[in-house]
Amino acid sequence: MSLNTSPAISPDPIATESFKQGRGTDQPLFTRHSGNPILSREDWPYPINSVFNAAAVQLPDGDTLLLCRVEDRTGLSHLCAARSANGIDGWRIDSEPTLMANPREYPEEIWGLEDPRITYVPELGQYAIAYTSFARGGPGVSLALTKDFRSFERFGVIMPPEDKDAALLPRKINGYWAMIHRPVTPTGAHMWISYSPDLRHWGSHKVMLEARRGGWWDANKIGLCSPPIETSKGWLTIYHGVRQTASGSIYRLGLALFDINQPEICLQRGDSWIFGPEAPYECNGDVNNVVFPCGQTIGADGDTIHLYYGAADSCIAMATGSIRAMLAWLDLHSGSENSGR
Ligand code: BMA
Repeated sequence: MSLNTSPAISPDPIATESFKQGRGTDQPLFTRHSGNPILSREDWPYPINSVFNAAAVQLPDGDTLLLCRVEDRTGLSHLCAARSANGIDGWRIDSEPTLMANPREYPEEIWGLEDPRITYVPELGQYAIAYTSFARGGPGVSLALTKDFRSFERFGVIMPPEDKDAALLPRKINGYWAMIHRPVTPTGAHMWISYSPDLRHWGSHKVMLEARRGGWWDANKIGLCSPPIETSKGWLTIYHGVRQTASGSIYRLGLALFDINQPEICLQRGDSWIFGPEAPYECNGDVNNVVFPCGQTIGADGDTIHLYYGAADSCIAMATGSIRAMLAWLDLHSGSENSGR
């Protein structure tokens, strides 16, 4: 029912071949919307500091729903839903927070909820929201299910701190639910995948993609962006890499492709970043030089991707790309050392 569960995409061989022969190879993979930013604090129906890092889904009625991270003027974040017929403007924003921290029942979210990712799960007939819950122990991963983004079944913390950047895959893999997430270990911040029979108990933890080392753009710290897109070639995945510089961090985006039946196996990993902070609203804000997508919708053609991203931890922007072009780009730009170790 939901258009968020994209059907397996078969790359058009002719389009792929012409792309490989040179046409478009230097073209950017994503085009920023001319109306960016599409949502900022001035749009909000109640006083806030900033709105950014939104999950996205296309609802059965065709509306695009963004579940936005909203930072209020205490500095803590909650989640608030905004709906729009075209996914660009005319947003109808919930008049009060949609999902707030409930520290009485969930003390592990006493400092708020951040950075949601939505996956529609056909087997459950529900949307799964993986989000960061923040407390004294650090950030952890929490899970909730909903049918309508008005009432929620909360599972509480499913991955203890320090962990974030999580999304559920839309169906079981070899009989188990699969969650991508980003724990922090002494060796760095890498992407992991874990499996569960019931969404509550998680195990079979495996490293999925390691941060590179040294001078790479994605050295030491990476994390999942929007939920992976299922294609006939594998799970197409946008991830962020964090470059530490003398004047702060730079958050950029890269591409990787993972095996459909064994998603911990990386088939391809791009060498360079595909999108980074360039526009003024991405370079200047509460946290400069950040692009941070948590969601996307896919057009009726099964190829056009609308990527929603937080910009400079201050506002929400949208950029348009093509799944086919991303797959073709990976064919050209994934190095022999795919693991990047
Ligand atoms: C990350 C997350 C994001 C944030 C980014 C840049 O660690 O906390 O929510 O957008 O840092 O500040």
